[in-house]
Amino acid sequence: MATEITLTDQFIDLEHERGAHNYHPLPVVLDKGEGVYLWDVEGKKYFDFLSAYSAVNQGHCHPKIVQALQDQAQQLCLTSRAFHNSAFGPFAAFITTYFGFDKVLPMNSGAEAVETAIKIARKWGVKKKGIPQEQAQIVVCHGNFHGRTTTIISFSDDQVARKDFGPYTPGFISIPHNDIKALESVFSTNKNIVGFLVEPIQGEAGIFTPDEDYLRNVQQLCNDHEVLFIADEIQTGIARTGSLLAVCGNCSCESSCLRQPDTFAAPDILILGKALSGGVYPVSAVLANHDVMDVIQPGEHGSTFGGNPIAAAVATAALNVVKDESLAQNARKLGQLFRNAMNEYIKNSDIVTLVRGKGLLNAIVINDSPDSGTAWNICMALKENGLLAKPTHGNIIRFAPPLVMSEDELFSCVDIIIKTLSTFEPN
Ligand code: IF1
Repeated sequence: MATEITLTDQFIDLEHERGAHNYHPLPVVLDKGEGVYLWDVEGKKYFDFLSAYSAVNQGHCHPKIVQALQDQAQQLCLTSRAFHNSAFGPFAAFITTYFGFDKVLPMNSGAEAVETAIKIARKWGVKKKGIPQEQAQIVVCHGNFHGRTTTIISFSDDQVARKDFGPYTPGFISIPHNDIKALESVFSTNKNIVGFLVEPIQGEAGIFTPDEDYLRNVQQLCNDHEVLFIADEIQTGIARTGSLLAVCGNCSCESSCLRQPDTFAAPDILILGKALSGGVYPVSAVLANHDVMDVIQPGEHGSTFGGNPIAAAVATAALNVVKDESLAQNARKLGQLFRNAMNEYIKNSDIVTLVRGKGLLNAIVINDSPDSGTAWNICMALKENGLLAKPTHGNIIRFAPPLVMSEDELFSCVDIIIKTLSTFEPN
């Protein structure tokens, strides 16, 4: 008897045959999204617990963001920056006010924005700090993830991400994350350091939140040593961790207190991407003040699509949604409820050892060897039970739902997660 070939199989086969094999997705083919929900091609409905790696903080197909896209697309899509367009200026004014910086340099992907920050820091080192040509060093952290370009993988310590892609870009020094002593020591022994590039919470490494005072100490130390503090908030920013930015520390307002010295660890360069567009369109941005941004002159950097009218309209709408719907506060409240519920479960669990994270960027650690397939198998079972999440290195499952989730929906998700985990308990 011939086995039935499902629609799902057909799409997966096509992708496998004709698409490069640079991913290993869960075997689900998604076809529609709305708010916290996704539907596959068979019509099965799921809770999204990944949010496209925190790009969809505002929920899938947010009507206000989609409307902004449609309106702008009917008027003007792309001019390049060879000419001015009527959308970029107002967007630049809006986003710089929103985040409390003088200037913005718009790009498209996260990796491009990180590359941009690296170039700005190097040139700032030459022009403002008097560092000799080609001697600038940037300090980064072990376990970092900042993207996939050849320069960025040059300072990754993930062998899968970097092996066989050399030669590598020099000029980076790697130290442990959340280690202020290591930072101090590298600053005092090397005179050519221009920047410290850091994820406020390490994502790919497995959601590692540093000590409460780490980022403020980083800011202080960078200040003392005339080094640029470069925060990669591509994943942690835009309300994900329960504040507008992870560098806001314990403040959960959606913007008004930015740069109040008692809470904010002010970066010299802020890198944003992902949820800057609510996942509707690729938009990234680098923000800095005059003294830093003004080192970049015409012809020295750019992008055909960077700052295009659609990106400007979409990002403005996406940032307005964050404020209008108090997403930072919701992320903070739901994150606490989620970790409380998981901690209750973990008390009597053998399969989960801990839950960690901040706001709605969380992870659970599975009690099995890092190279066992248990986290993957749990994600497969979660999928069967109507919830989509993805395992990451070392038997860790990342939990990051859209921030527009309600409390009732969160508890439904907790029920699914606990019910699923229970079937993996030994005995
Ligand atoms: C993939 C992780 C998330 C990022 C930070 C820059 C970028 C990212 C802090 C680059 C991108 C993604 C990309 C995604 C996997 C992923 C990821 F698992 F690797 F760590 F989100 F959790 N800085 N993160 O997290 O941004 O160029 O992709 O727009 O498939 O590589 P991008």
